[in-house]
Amino acid sequence: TSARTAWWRQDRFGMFIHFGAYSQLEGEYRRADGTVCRDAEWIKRNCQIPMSEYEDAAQDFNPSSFDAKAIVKAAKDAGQRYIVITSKHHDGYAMWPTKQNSWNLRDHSSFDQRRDILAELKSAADAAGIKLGFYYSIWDWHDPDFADPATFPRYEKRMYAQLKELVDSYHPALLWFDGEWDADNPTNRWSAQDGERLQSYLHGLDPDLITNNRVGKRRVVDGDYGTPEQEIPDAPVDGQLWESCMTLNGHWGFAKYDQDWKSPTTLTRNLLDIASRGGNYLLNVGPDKLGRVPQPSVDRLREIGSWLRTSDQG
Ligand code: FUL
Repeated sequence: TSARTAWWRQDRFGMFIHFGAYSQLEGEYRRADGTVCRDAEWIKRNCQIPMSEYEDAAQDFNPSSFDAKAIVKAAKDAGQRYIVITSKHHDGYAMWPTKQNSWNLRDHSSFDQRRDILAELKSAADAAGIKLGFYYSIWDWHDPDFADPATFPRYEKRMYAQLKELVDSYHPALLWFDGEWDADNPTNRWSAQDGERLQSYLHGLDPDLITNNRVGKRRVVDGDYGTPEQEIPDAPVDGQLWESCMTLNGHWGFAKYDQDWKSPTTLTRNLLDIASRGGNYLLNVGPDKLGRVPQPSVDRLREIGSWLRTSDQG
């Protein structure tokens, strides 16, 4: 355990935010024949939406009600001490005004071009003493250079440039990588060496930056911590730090049809289970297409927080 991870080990409980162009679809895609296909942040791929249609939906994306202060307050009320938001999910859509392409919230949306939700979140988080991190998917469905091994180096160059933009513009405390696998390519071009190279590049930019193990091949030596998903492991692997990420209902991204919310009791018990086993808990919210955190999520976060405050006094 290094000094770099000291704050993270102490903070224990964070908020995950899945928000992107997919949020515009609210989890439902109506095909030309009238049938409806449901998913969330995977909807482009799992419902086989043609790219042009997906791009059209993104063009309408206008999260005008995104309220960074309200989100930070919801996290604080829950007892969460850090926030990790999707800066780019598998669909490749950047949630900040990247200069590497126009597939981003400023250049391809109906959103107020003067606004920058990552900057808003950063200043709200700083004001509240909350750490901010970014999820970033290596796997990219949109960039034409990703899929072909011959052009992958060009993609990788843009990816490095995007990560530098994120670090330089927003000074994140943590980068939460994902998509180091590629379902279309079983040979999987992202190697352990690619991960090591990326990690040392990032530490050159900011030696304090924490990364998860999906920066590499999820080995114990990759990144700073392991990332069990929707599960609570019995014991740490080889003393590795770990963080369980979990949803509040059954989806990461907003899905209007999913009202299957976990009970506050379950959520609080998960927090206790994870903390007692030495892990961190990253609990997800999926804002709707306007950027609002669903009320059932806000309510549950508040209940977890009020339970924590009561037990503190006791
Ligand atoms: C997975 C992704 O494929 C999901 O969409 C989600 O982001 C989860 C936290 O990680 O690997």
